Amino acid sequence: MPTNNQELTNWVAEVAQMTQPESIVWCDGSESEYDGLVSEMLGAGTLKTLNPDTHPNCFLHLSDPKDVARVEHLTFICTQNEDDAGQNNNWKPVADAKQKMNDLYAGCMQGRTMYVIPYCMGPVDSPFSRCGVEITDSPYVVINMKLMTRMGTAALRRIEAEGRFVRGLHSTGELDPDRRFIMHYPEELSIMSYGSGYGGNALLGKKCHALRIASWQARTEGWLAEHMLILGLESPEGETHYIAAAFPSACGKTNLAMLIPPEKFADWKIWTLGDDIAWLHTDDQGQLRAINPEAGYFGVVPGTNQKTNLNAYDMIQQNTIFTNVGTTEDNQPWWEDKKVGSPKTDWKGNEYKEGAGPAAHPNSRFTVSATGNRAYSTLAEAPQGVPISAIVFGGRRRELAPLVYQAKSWEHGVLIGAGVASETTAAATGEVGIVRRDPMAMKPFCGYNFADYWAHWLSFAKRTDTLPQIFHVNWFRQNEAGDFLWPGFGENLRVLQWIIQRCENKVGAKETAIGYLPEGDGLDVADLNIDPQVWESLISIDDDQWKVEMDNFGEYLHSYGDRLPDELLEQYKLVRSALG
Ligand code: OXD
Ligand code: MN
Repeated sequence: MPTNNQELTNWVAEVAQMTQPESIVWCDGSESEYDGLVSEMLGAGTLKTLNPDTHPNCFLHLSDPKDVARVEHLTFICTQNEDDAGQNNNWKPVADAKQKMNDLYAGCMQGRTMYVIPYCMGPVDSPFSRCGVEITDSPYVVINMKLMTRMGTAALRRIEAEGRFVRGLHSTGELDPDRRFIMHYPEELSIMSYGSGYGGNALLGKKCHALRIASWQARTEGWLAEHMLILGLESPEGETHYIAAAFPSACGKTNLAMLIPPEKFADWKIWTLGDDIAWLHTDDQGQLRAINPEAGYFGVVPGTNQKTNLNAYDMIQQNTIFTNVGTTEDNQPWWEDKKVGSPKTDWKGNEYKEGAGPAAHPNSRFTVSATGNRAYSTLAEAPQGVPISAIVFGGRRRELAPLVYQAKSWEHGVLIGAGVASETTAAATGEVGIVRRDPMAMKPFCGYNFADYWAHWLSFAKRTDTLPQIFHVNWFRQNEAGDFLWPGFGENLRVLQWIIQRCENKVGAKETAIGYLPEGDGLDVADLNIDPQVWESLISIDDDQWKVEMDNFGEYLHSYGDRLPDELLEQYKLVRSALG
């Protein structure tokens, strides 16, 4: 597919010269291209057909067992000045990083096809969208990018018209964890990834472009690129409010974005705009608006069942790529907590043996186009995005953080976002269940120094006086026996309702040192039969525990030194002193 963009033509030629592929394919994003690649992969054995009667057009890919998650320790932000990357990122000097990558890339595509994938993050006709081109030697990447982004001819035409694009070079290399790096060069809007075929490391439009590079670009251009779902909450009267919510990886963003209201609220509706990433801009009225730069879902499979997420469960019955799940006797995909069927093979392709580990890898994934979701909002394609009424932060905390609380101001909300901490999950390699600081759920994804990022967030208060309200939620409180105190899933709608009522000043709240909490029957749980003491503990704070938390948080903030914005520190001091 010829292009009149000289920069792209030259870059493709340079990469081909370096990597020496057997052939070069320009991807047009058509269905026939997708089908052709699927056939090739089936022939090569890198993809398997799942039961076509129960799961039409569904395929299974099994990764190399040492390549099943993001690799934060091998992910770098390479800037001229180390401080610009910040202590929140691994850093390498630009020249060293490029040298290392070029050495790895030399001749790495010999005998392979090199695919050139033009893609657009966001609706192709939106002024807020940004384009990129990924060069890869992985057909698995191409078919996933087809489902996850607007890719192919339309994106190329936009690149030609705009004359700019993010460059992403990817090779699976030998899948050797010792020869694996994910490098970002935000100053020149480019990415180099080698040695992994896993989603977050290899589908460069997603975390690498739409978060790490875009967060940098957003700061320079005056917007925000965030690790947030976007949903619409429609009342029985037909009024819809949009909420953007940031939670760390594998903490239920997809489930919340696709929530089905419980019976008592059957006349309410949740519309999905996005399940992982939001790009937020203020419009000329000062209203914050969001687009979802993605066009599909790369969701965690285990735990998805008819009760936890019926919309997702039904959506992944067809037209889905499964990665690292098990299969049943009759070749249906199977995963832990599916609640139907039983496994015959596991995610390594071996016969499943009880007690010898899960059938599906805990970070096994489904890739599916967003159009397969029956709750997909038509406004997800709107070039101007949707107006955001509330921003929600959250983490996975078995204690401490109440079910929900509201910030007292935008600046206080930024402090709350900066204070997010969460237990680690299987979405990244490393130990699971350790509480770590994950400001705005962006620890693995902010492409620059967090201190500058908080300053950028704070600057929105000066851009407009109609900013959304900010909240914090925690669905994951547990008792000593490890039982969850809050039922979660569909019942989270009650919390979303409270949030919107607070935005509209329709319900009171009690003021505490950390923010406004629900009071009385302001949050409707009467029919849930929650023990009154448990309920009280979910909507109150323990000052002593919070003092410890805030002291730890204070140390963390101070570790950013002089770059830490004074305003954040002032907010911190207000909360800390209110705790006594
Ligand atoms: C994801 C992640 O895949 O956050 O969305 O790891
Ligand atoms: Mn994510």
